[in-house]
Amino acid sequence: MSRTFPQIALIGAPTDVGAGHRGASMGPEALRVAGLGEALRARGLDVLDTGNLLGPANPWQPPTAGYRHLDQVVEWNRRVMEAVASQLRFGRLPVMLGGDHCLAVGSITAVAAHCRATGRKLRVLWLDAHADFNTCEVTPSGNCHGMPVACLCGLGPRPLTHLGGDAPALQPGEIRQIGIRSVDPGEKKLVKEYGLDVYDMRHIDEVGMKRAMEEALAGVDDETHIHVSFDVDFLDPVIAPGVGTTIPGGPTYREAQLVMEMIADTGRMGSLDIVELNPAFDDHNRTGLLAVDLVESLFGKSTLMRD
Ligand code: HAR
Ligand code: MN
Ligand code: MN
Ligand code: MN
Repeated sequence: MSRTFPQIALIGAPTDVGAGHRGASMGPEALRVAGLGEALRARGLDVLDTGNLLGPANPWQPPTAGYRHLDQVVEWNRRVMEAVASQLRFGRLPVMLGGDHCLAVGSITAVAAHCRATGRKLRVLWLDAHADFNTCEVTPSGNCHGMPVACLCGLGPRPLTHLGGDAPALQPGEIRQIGIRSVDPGEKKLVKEYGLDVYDMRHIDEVGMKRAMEEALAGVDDETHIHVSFDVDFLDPVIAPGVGTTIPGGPTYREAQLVMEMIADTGRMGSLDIVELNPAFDDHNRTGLLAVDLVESLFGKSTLMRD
């Protein structure tokens, strides 16, 4: 069963203002160099590369009041939100090329507003080694890329929790986190308090990736818009060294392929982030090439038995 996709809009967001290492700002170009657009076009998809957004430079300052570069993070997220919202209005499927993961506040705020306006249910699949649920009180680093899920659920600085207007973008029940294996102590308390649905590596070890994904996708129906937020550090660092915050013990190549294929099989993916790819840590763009390979699977590439 192959699905017909709307036109795909690539949106580059070349910044690392939310990260603790420089270099994720080179992510969009590394994904292009790895052949993202060509690979999707080779699948018969219509791909529009809208180029890169512009935004403030990285001032590379220490945190103030618990946040590093908050003003710059807010400004980048405003621009991402506007770009994603405008592509959704055109009926396109936005693919935000980060950039660090703080940018998911902007993309998901736009997606959530679109779902509300069109009466769709939203399911966010957060593929990550990290829960990204820190606040300024509990963050060990002040880096905003460790905070986007909290901000989207209403926990954080008002310019981010209310980026889209009068209410936070998400209810915790709309999110499923997959691949998690690094949660800070204060963050862990908040994740429990907010009742996030976390498919951590322990659970994946115990039940296997197939069942974990069936659980994470349970309840998805024809009215559901799936947003995939793919933090490349989700992958095991043995196969994906090109990220700033590697955490051992992540999904293997086969497990990651299965995740992507099972999402593709739902036919419901309506938007995507590809974030945290950091060419400064990579080996001849091998992590970029791997990300492209996995994204092809997200868009329905499969081996001969299922096409
Ligand atoms: N939890 C750590 C912190 O908040 C590290 C966060 C790293 N986050 C990402 N994105 N790389 O998931 O500082
Ligand atoms: Mn992340
Ligand atoms: Mn991460
Ligand atoms: Mn593939």
